[in-house]
Amino acid sequence: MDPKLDPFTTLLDLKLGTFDPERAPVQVRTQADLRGFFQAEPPRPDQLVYRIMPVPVPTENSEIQCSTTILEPGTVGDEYNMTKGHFHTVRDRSEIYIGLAGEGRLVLATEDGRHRVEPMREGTVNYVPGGWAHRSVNVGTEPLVFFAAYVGDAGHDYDTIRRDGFPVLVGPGSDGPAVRDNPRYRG
Ligand code: S6P
Ligand code: ZN
Repeated sequence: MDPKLDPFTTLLDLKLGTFDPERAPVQVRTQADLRGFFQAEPPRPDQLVYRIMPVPVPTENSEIQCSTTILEPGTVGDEYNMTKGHFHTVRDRSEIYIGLAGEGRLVLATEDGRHRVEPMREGTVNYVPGGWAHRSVNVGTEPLVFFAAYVGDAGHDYDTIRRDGFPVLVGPGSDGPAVRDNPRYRG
């Protein structure tokens, strides 16, 4: 075959999740960007929630996209800071997360309403099979940092999550992080 790309290398800071050199502009998500994903109305719309550092390649299933996510600690209403969460637009596309720093939970859900909550911290390898929506939640006091690699043409379906939510929510409990049913799931 005739190769489509030239090889390249970038240096990942294993604690901070930053790349040197950066391969693409950093994507910033504030509380305002998460309006409709949190249950509560965001109290500080300009407040940073997370940043995504992409290493972009063509969006084809012959390629592997990757990025890091740096998710700040904090809460909005009764929920810990979290990513929007998404299904892949091409539903069967899978993904791998590698935890680099902080403490988190990975909430996963299927279209038929099953869910799982998996741990995230330095050294965890989370496998996200096709068909499972996924959302990361920072349950600690430091940034949650992880590396993600996924099939190039996966795409991101946020609208389904904005409409339906996840079956469970993660927030502070009397004895640490608590997972509770989402009263508005598909409500
Ligand atoms: C992409 C992968 C991650 C997320 C990132 C932000 O498939 O799952 O890179 O994009 O963690 O989450 P979200 O839900 O805003 O895309
Ligand atoms: Zn994904």
